[in-house]
Amino acid sequence: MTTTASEPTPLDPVPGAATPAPRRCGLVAIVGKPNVGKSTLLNALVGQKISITSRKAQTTRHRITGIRTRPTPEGGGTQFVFVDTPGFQTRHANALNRSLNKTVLGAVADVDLILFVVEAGRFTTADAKVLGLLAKDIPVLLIANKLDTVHRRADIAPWLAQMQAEHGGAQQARFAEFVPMSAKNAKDIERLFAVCEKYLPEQAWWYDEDELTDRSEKFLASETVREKLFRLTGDELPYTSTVMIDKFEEEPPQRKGQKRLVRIAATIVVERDGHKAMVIGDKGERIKRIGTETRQELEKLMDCKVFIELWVKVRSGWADDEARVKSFGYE
Ligand SMILES: Nc1nc2c(ncn2[C@@H]2O[C@H](COP(=O)(O)OP(=O)(O)OP(=O)(O)O)[C@@H](O)[C@H]2O)c(=O)[nH]1
Ligand SMILES: [Mg+2]
Repeated sequence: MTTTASEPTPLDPVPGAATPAPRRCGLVAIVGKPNVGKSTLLNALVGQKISITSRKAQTTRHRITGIRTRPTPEGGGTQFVFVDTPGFQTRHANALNRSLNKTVLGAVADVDLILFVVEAGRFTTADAKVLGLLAKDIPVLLIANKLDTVHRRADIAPWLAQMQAEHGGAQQARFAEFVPMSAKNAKDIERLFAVCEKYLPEQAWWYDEDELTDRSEKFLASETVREKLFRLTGDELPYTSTVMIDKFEEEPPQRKGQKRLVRIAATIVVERDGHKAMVIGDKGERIKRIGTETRQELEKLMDCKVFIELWVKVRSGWADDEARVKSFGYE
């Protein structure tokens, strides 16, 4: 009697062939009313400043993608593709705000997960309005940000319990999870990765491991000028100003070991002559500072030498004018 080895069935493990480590990848949108810390959160998650931030509302005006890939030693891991969005405007309805809101709605449509950001301890009618816009079939996490600014931590537990009762109940579950945190705390960011990971599908990564954004250097340059403008001027100006890049030219390094040179010319567009004077400042001192701070930041971000020229132009009523808003690069 002879015995023969049976053919391996498809379910038998093939000796020596390691199964590839699983990879996950997906889109995570960051949404909320203005100024709750969405862009600060995006930058912390990406580990690099991609999106401009300021203490003023309406800082972000575009959909901005920030990528973070976290590989495992086995070759698997997760690629998070975060999408920062403008703060959703529930009050004024000029052409610019309509365009910003359109950008938000476009960005939340086809994502795997939504991080809905509010300030810890507060859930206002503006927050409720934004929440009402989100599709019901996409999981939403409540990110209760700026926890570090809550002086009486004991107050947060009852607030969270109330949020859970109102928005997390078995029948009315609006939030899949509740995450009290601070975008400025590294441990909280680490914890958030673990929370988000399971919502992303198993699939191949879309970007190279070291890619950080799908935005161009030219775009980052115009955003950086706008951030310095926001940060170095009074409260009225930001809403009515924008930045256009007129020139963005690269020169390769002259010698080995030198960095490439990027020449930038940008125009700050404002609504009134008075605003123009504000941007320029006493003896041109403010616009000079905007230029210097922009140059320093871009040199770090793009690893190059930067030469920047700034101009100021008055275009009254641009933010109310649909065609102008479009021509300045808004959706
Ligand atoms: N203390 C504290 N401040 C924070 C935190 N997150 C953001 N901020 C601050 O809140 C302000 C607004 O932050 P942004 O990230 O620009 O807010 P945003 O939601 O992107 O704002 P818009 O783009 O205008 O909608 C900035 O001054 C941030 O430094 C946080 O966790 N703790
Ligand atoms: Mg922002």
